Amino acid sequence: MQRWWKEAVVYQIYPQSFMDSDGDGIGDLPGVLERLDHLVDLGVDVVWLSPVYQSPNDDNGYDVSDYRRIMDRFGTMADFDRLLSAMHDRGLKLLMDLVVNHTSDEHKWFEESRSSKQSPRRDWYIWRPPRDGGPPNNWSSFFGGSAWEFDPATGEYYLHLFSRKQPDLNWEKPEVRRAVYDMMTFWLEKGIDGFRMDVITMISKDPGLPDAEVTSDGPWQFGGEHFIHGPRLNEFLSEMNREVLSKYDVMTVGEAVMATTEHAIELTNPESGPLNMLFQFEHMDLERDRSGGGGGGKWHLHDWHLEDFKEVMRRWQEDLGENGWNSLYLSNHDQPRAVSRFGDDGVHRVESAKMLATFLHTLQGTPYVYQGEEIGMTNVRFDSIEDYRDIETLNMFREFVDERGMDPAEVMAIIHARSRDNARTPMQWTAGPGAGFTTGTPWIGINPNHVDINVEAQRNDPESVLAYYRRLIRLRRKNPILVYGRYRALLPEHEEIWSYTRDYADERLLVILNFGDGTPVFTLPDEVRFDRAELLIANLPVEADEPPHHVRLRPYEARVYRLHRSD
Ligand code: TEU
Repeated sequence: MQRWWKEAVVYQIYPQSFMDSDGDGIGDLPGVLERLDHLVDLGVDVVWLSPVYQSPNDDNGYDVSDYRRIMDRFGTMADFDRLLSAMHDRGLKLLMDLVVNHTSDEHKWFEESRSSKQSPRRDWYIWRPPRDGGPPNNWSSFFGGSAWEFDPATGEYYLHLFSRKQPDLNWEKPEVRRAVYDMMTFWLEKGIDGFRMDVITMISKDPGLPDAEVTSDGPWQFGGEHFIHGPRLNEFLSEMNREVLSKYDVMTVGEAVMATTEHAIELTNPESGPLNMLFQFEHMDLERDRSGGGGGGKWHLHDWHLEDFKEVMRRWQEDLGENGWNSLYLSNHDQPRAVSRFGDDGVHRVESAKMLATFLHTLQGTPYVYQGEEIGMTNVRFDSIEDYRDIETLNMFREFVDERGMDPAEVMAIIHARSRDNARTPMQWTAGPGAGFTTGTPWIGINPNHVDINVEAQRNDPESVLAYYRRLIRLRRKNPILVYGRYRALLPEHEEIWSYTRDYADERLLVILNFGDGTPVFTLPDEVRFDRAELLIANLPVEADEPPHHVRLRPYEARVYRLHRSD
């Protein structure tokens, strides 16, 4: 089924780090407005704006204290309205971030809820009395420590899956759902074009709130089995769809930590799925310990393996096929930079960024480009923990150094590879001071490599990463096979080469990607027959008439062919 949101390319803006218009060192909405031409030039269709609502910024806006107000540091509602209409004038659509698993503890709903056990809003959040003088169960927070915070005013604990300033809403309560739907309607009536839904698969908790299975040392355990894809999730989202989304022609993408393809089919199938697509995490979790030693998790440094990556993506491509829809992403504001993680941010930075871009735009699904990815921005290596801003990173450093006694240098090495702040340093517009992002002091340090890696240097350079993204996005627009074509893996066992075909009606494409710095030979499997191969795009110079039967690939080489048959 053809849909505009399948054909779109989405660009994610993390407003705090995109463009500062007033010199306070913090990105803002007028700044986004100033830079819309960059997005038009790139050719994207949709912008996903990370949260811009009023917030005390414990978690950079993912802790909302007023859903109907713009964060002061980002501007005003008038700035927002201006931005939305300027985007629409340029043919860009806008996705807002919907953060409704939790609010800020400074939201008035929570202030009322915590004020007394008799408050009419008491059970808008999840309160429990102490158990044996401690938290009601053993769940850990995603940001470290217990998921429960004691509130002396009423002598009970409230649940917060993220920071203690992000109390979880109680979705069991119909009034909570109504309030969320009203708020969504408020934004949709302004004319926005959809929502990216933050941790939306965590809104339905197992009502008994049972203890999590003990799987790691320490008192607090990951309780996902009791709140991810909980018992009423589909019911809540179907209600949201009926009450709100179905009344508008909008797109939705649900963030779905630990989702399986079965979950995704349930939530995104074209007949009854309440959402259009999910952000799945399997390919963000490839750096796990393959020795079976249980050393998995975000803060353990392991290499990823191409066979695992291929297998995950093959499953998502094949299983969703006709039964749902994929979102495609290699980075966002929570992840290290794609080129540093899956490519090479040293000598092969340009080729590997282009190779990864080729991959992103030639799978079935809707691609999401994260700000800075289109110029090949890299991870950052700040020397001191003082230079980091992310609550998750800061909590982790404290826990690892102070409580577990780890060597700070070792912890810094982990942070360099894994911290969310890798993605949050300011957008690199120019080589000048403040990287063209700000005339003031930026809220977080700017990557010193902005003198080489920046938009200005790449804008008119046909060999740049930016120019290549532009070409890929145009190629996708002209070729529906890139959007809709069926994925078929070739050479599934190959340890360096990732290759696949895409089929749509009687057309076929062949994609060949070298995921490493070696020079392996690509040999086309016999079953792939063609009479003429037309090169559509490549990240390195290729003899146009060289048929792709046996090709010695160069480091991080990428090629896309259209295969023609005369019969
Ligand atoms: O992140 C969801 C989430 O589960 C995070 O734990 C994510 O996996 C983590 O950041 C990786 O280290 C969303 C938002 O994208 C994130 O920025 C917020 O902090 C979080 O929800 C809470 O709203």
